[in-house]
Amino acid sequence: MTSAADLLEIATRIAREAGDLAARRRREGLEVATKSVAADIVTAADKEVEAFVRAELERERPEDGFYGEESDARESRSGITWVVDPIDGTVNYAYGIPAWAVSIAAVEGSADPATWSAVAGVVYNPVSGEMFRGSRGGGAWLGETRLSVTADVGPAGGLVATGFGYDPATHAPTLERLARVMPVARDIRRIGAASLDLASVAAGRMDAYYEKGTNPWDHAAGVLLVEEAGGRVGGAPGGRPGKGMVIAAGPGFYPRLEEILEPEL
Ligand code: LIP
Repeated sequence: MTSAADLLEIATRIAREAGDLAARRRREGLEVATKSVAADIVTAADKEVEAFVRAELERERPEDGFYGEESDARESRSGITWVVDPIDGTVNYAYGIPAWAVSIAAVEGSADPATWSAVAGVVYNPVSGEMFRGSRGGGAWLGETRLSVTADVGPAGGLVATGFGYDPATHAPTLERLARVMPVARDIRRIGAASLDLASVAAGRMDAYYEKGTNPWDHAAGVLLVEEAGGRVGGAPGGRPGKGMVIAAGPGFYPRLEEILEPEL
């Protein structure tokens, strides 16, 4: 049995190499294609970087499963599955906005996000050079600094990150939800990469994050970072974070956000 620390080391090395490969490809030029709807894009680099991560993991951990954004899932024979977004924040990547990340998590249990439990995770922004790392029971870290969420928010409300799905059909309910959150928000940030939003909550740079419609690879590593930084993460009240909803915040602010978002969960 490999320790969470060992899995974290593997994730860190591969995320760094993958992120640096993506950054190099960005400098060389972009090849963009459309995915589910017009605004949902994939670059040739997304696919190449995922193939790189997959091959590296297969070499290091041939028995483990794989669940990534750009390729087919592979069943685990070891009990560990790697959940990978090669480039989270693809639109930022395509536009040259320096807020995109490689997100890699090792999860235990089945490959079903409703039941798995993350044991190690990294979110790496190659442009800033920031590598957020966390392991179950080992804390969340940025370099030598141990991360902590903000415990609570003052009368001005929380600095709240969120995201908007690509599908135009989701825009009206997204804006209605945002209107409900505004009274408890000192301001809103829409950075464009769920993994970095969650890492920011873990680092206390943001008081909270919520979003409906994200995929497991967008949030698997970031959720672990927030939990290990002392925060709360959930989906529907009492439920796990998932495509239906991800809410992440410090323990003081979390119940207020959950209550506001609850009616439609
Ligand atoms: C993105 C998320 C973001 C969300 C976008 C998209 P991608 O992931 O990180 O939070 O609002 O709709 O899902 O597509 O860049 O990997």
